[in-house]
Amino acid sequence: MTERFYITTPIYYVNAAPHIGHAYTTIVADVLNRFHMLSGMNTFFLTGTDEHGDKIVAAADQSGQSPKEYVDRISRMFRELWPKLNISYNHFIRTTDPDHQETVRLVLTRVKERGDIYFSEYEGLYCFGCERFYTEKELVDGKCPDHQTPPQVIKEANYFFRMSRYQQWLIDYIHAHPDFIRPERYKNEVLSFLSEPLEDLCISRPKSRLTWGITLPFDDNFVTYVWFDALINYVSGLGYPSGDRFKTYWPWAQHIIAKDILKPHGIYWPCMLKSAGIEPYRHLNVHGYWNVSQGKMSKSLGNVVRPLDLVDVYGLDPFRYFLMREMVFGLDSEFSEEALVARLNADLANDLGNLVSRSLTMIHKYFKGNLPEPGPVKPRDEELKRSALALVDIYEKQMRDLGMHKALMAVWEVIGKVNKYIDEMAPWVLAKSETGRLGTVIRHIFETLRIVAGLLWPFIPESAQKIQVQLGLPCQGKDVTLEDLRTWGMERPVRLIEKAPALFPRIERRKEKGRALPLHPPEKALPSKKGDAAIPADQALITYDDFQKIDLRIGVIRAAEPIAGSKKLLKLTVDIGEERTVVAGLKGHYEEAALAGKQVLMVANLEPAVLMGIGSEGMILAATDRCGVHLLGPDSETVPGSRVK
Ligand code: ME8
Repeated sequence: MTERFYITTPIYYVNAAPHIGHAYTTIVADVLNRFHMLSGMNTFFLTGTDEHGDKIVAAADQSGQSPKEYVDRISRMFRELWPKLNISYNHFIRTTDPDHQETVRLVLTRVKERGDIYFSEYEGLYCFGCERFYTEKELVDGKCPDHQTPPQVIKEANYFFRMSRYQQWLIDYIHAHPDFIRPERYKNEVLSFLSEPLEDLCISRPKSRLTWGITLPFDDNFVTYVWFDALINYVSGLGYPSGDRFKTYWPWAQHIIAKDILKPHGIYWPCMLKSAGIEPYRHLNVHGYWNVSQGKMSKSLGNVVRPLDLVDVYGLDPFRYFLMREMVFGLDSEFSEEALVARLNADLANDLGNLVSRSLTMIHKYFKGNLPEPGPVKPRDEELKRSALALVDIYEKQMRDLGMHKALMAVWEVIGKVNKYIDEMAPWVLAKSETGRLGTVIRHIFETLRIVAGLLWPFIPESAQKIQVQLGLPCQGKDVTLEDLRTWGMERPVRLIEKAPALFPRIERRKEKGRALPLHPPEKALPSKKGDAAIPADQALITYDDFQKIDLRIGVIRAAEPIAGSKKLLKLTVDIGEERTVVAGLKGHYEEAALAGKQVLMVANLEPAVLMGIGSEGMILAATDRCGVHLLGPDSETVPGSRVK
């Protein structure tokens, strides 16, 4: 029977817009899913959103929407982002889906029947940001280590899951399955939690305090604790208990998470599964954190990096490649645009891009786009062939062990070898005298490129497929298998080999340090007891006082210049009584020359930001419709700097 592979991401809270942390986890899942497709497995990929609990109610309140309207809006942002990052999930689950809610009630009923749920009065230290009780020992300086806020003392009667009953079973299970939680450091962390007595888990919230949740099947006065509800998505998303998908893909589950949610996944979830009589998942795969400027990315600090900002400036595949190449799975990584640009220029534009373009050019020049017949083979050709074939095994092993960055390093080693082979073989010299040898050399380059493109497809699907098309290959993307790549000479082109433009144009950066990205200003913090920040709704009303805070001025554009390396941005000099530099996304919408002299409406008191290394000291206003971007300005000549009220 075809081997099965089921991969999941966490279901993300809808209290904030997606950032590169969410993108990373979801791209890892996508890369692994695509790799397992290449391995010929029957795969299923689940992602989704976590929509119940205090945090979400607080965010909805702040945005002036009902919880339902609010979660619909933010969940859509996640669902619509993933295709733009070429994430091909099979199902998007929401914890507000009726069938998920039914499954949660079913699991609760089973756990209760098992005698694992009891009712009890409890007083404890509660962090609203984490939506859980803390023990004194877990606090750092009396504060929640994640939210840096002191927890509140809460005393209430609630239902509890008898998790303590499964402590020994879980310890034994982890010892018997040493890679159940990986990498090893996280297994050790879980075992260290388990070396202390495991407390039972409070799994309800009284409706007097929270109604936005799934009502307990055995008591209408309570809703289910958000984590007990959320974790069940991994089986409800497959149609547990009787769905065909559940029968096909469970227990082949590979959960991907970051270290922040290790405890619920490494402890609560296996105990819940055991109690409900469901087999444990296969592996919990835990990665580290993307940090920005040495610190945690945080909505309240305003240093959040948004995936689409990066994709707009650098392109999708460079973004996906960078995330996978830069982070060692399991360890933290520092995000910097400089590092992204360096990888894009060195690895993609120089090494891979040049290899593809010089190879295709030679096939065109010497054989009019046809793949030549090989002539005599020499040891140097055999050596390249051996490296290319060995690469498939190395890559496969690394991918199975979550060594995505090492798999990419191995591919690049071979890319380096082909480039060196071309330099040594000098096809331009062979073309003059030894056409037989030239055929052999071109065939070896072609085959190695075919293997490289096949292996890169999980990481950079669009570009890999472009290479496969340019090589004239009949099979592309998911239709190629690792076995095909292990077979030298497996596929011949079915079309003429194309001569194509550069796959990855180089990005030239200014010397001074700077960001090409919009900095996202701090999102308004919620009252601290409610934890994380929210997204203001498009529709939320503002007061007149709020409006008055905006210093709107009439300005005149004095100069407009392109910005090296940016497809969208222009540098403007705007006179508002004083000269300001403003970076605006007008490229392609207006000719630079046509902008000079235009009167515009400008927000003069916007926090400065650095875009493409240029300080921007304001924002000019424009309307966008189907026809493009339209700058706004006064209907007759107005003195620069005049206030707009
Ligand atoms: O915890 N670096 O949702 P969440 C890397 N709803 N990954 C990051 C990251 C960073 N800086 N920040 C976030 C929840 N992530 C729950 C999950 S699952 C049953 C319920 C990623 O929106 C990473 O995958 O806070 C992390 O585990 C997850 O987002 C947390 O997402």
